[in-house]
Parts: sequence; C-alpha cells; structure tokens
Amino acid sequence: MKEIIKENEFIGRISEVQKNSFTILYKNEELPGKLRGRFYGMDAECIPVVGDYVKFIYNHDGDNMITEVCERKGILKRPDQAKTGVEQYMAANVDYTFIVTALNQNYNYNRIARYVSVALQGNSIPVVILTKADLCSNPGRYVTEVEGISDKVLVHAVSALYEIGMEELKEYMRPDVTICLAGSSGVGKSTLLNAVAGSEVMKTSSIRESDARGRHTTTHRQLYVCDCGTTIIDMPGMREIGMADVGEGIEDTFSDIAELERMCRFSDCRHDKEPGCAIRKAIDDGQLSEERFKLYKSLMTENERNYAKKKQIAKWVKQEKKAGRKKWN
Ligand SMILES: Nc1nc2c(ncn2[C@@H]2O[C@H](COP(=O)(O)OP(=O)(O)OP(=O)(O)O)[C@@H](O)[C@H]2O)c(=O)[nH]1
Ligand SMILES: [Mg+2]
Repeated sequence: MKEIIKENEFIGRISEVQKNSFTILYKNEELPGKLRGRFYGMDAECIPVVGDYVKFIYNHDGDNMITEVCERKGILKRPDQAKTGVEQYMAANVDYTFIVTALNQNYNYNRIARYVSVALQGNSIPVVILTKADLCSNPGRYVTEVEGISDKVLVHAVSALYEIGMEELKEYMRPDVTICLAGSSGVGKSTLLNAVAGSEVMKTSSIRESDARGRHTTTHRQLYVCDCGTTIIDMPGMREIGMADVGEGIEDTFSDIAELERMCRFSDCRHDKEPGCAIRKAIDDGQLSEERFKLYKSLMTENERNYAKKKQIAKWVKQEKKAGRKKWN
C-alpha cells in the first residue's frame, strides 16, 4: 500500500480505540488520532475499528486527523449484548480468526460454531485454538469434534503455559498476516499472544476456580505487531456471541447442509416428512448428524430474527430523524 498519498497525508493502521480517541500505527510509531467532522452522524460501520487502514493528516503537535477508512478486506461483527439490534464492529482486515477455547468448562460446541460463522462472514479463516490442553486427559477427542463443525475450520490443541503444540502455530506467524484472538474471558488469549510474542505484551490473570470464568483482564481491543511482522489483535473476553447479519457466514460454515437443502424435491421443504427430502435422507443414512442440522437451523433462525429487528430499528431511527423529533410529548 502506498504510504504517502499527498503532502502531509499518510496511511496508517488503527491499533487501539478508546471512545473518540484513536491510536494510529505508522512505521512502528503510535500516533494519537481524531476523526474528521464528517464521520459524525455516519453509520457505526463507517467508523474506524482496530485493524482498519486509515488515511490521516499528520499533525506535528497533537492529534492527527483521520480523513478516510481504506477499503476493508472484511470485518468481524456481532449484535451488541443489550440485544438492541445494534451491531458491534470488532476488528477489520483479519486473515485468521483464532477462536480461543479452553479445554475446561469453557468448551462449547455451539459457541465455536457461532464464532466460525462470524469469522467466515468477516472474510477471515477460522482457526480454533483449544488451549489449556494440559488440563484435559483427551484433547484429541475435542479436536475431532471441532473438525466436525465445518470443513472450513482448522484446529490446534495447545498448552501455552507448558509450550506444547505451539510449534503448529508458527505456520500462521508470517509477515503481512493479521490474526485476531477471540473467545471468552480467561481462556488464555493474552497468554497465547505473550507466548508467540516471546515477552509479556499483555496483562493476564488467573481465572475463578469455582467455574473457570475469567476476570475480563483485557479491557479493550489492542493490535500488536510481533518481531516477525505478524499482526495480532487481542480482544476482551466475550460473554456471548449472537448471530445477526451473518447469514452467509452460517451458510459457509454449514455449506454441506445448505447444499443438501438445495437438493430437496420441494424448494419449501421443511425437512420433516416431505417426500424427496435430501436432509432427512442424509440423516437416515448417517451422513449428517441430527444435532448439527438442528444447530444450523437454530443459528439461521436467530440470525434472521436479529437481522429483521436491526432493520426495523434502523427504519424507525430514519423516520424519527426525518421527522426531526426531539422529544416525545
Ligand atoms: N493450565 C493452563 N493455564 C493457562 C494456559 N493458558 C493460559 N492459562 C491461564 O489462564 C488464565 C487466564 O489467561 P489470560 O491470558 O489472562 O486469558 P484471556 O483470554 O486473555 O482473558 P481476558 O483478558 O479476561 O479475556 C491465566 O491464569 C493463565 O495463566 C494453558 O495453556 N494452561
Ligand atoms: Mg486477555
């Protein structure tokens, strides 16, 4: 990417966002940045997030002015936890989403499938990292189970604490590669980053013994460039990962099921007792598990419900703004 566009305007990468303050990484230097006025009032999707390449005007004495977000390769997003239909944009231009799951009570097949859909929707390759393998008597069983979620998924079991399995991750540690670490609090995302970085870049802390939950040690998204040139985005732990506007990601995750659905005799087949149902046949033949099919259906339904809600809210906001409403009485 060309670095200098015109005099005093450069391209850098957003490494941190704190409310309205941005940190721009430019040639190993972290510069403070603020948004140009025209960003205000724009859709949340247009506001820079960690991982975005941005154009900025250099200011020798203070905040650099961000003038534009460069075209994104993809963006990771999820509905906000308050379920208001608003999307949360998490990280942009991610090549590999490391879906970090600990091999303790944290392990959850359904949740991993959700992350896989979000990663694929964001045009990034889902890599499931099963951490804390030292705490598990049979990590291989989980590797096989995760591989069964989708043929798009890569899986590795590691113990960052005892440096076991970490060699496998070296294949991702290439210059110009961006990795994002996603998962619940306490699964070992920051520990993983520290292990591959070779020093304590991020703070870590112990989990609660009673239920293996983390303490939300990482509080904001942080982009870090390793000595080898690989960029890693550490994220705060997420309590849940909802589905909204990720229909393509879900279809991609379960592409075999989506393909089978297209082979049903009737296009509106409900996969119940209809004749010529390719889904039922695959389940009866043992080629598709009923459980995986149900998971696909439930994620699709949740996605459609949330997406419809988002659209409805967006329409309402537009109407209210047009009407210029300031108060309701
Ligand atoms: N036994 C074991 N413990 C680990 C391993 N990796 C991390 N831990 C421990 O898990 C705890 C939580 O690790 P963190 O790296 O802070 O977890 P995190 O995912 O970054 O958590 P948040 O920042 O809260 O989202 C720490 O006590 C780590 O030492 C591992 O491979 N094995
Ligand atoms: Mg952390």
